[in-house]
Amino acid sequence: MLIIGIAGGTGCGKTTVVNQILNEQPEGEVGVISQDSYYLDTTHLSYDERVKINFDHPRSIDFDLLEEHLKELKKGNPIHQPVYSFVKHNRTGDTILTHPRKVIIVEGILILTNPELREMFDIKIFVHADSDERLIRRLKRDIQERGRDLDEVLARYKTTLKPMHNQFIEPMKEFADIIIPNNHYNTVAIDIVKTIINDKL
Ligand code: UZR
Ligand code: MG
Repeated sequence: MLIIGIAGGTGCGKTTVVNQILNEQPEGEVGVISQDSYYLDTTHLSYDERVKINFDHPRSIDFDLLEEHLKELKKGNPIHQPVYSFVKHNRTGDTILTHPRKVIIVEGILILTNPELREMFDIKIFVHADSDERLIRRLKRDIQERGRDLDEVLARYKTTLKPMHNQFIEPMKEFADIIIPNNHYNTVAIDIVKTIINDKL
């Protein structure tokens, strides 16, 4: 099994890159696991307490479970991937039965911050977009898809997203094998990653 880690700041276009890589791949050969599914279980907290969690800090992620799941998949065993709700800021209690694939892509802002996880990735990719591009995308997404308003998103960007990005995410470029410049959609970089995957399939 080939494991590819794809990191990069919020709004850098990770999801788009992943979808472009998956495009035209043979059915069932490549799977995707999102870091979002592995936010820590917060059932013991009230909603008001959950909203205050710093979701851009590595300690908000259940890296132990993610690592365990990747190990199981590597052994050829299926896993029960937790389902996360951005509305409740918690796991829903449902899981998705996920089977091993020839290629597994793990994507998320913080996935390169954990040393054990880094060890498990055969290829580490960092998607770069300038911070103003990322802020624009984040604003659009949070307002259109997550029911937030302008002031709320900007306040969170300034107090949390930006400092956490500078402290934990940007320095992870050092560990990347490939850095994809993604201010504009980058077809050449996608083709290179696809070639590596096709080689494995
Ligand atoms: P991407 N996030 C939420 O908004 N709510 C949650 O319950 C959990 C996470 C956000 C998180 C982070 N920060 O910036 C973003 N906040 O999801 C990462 N606030 O997702 O890589 O798609 O931008
Ligand atoms: Mg995303």
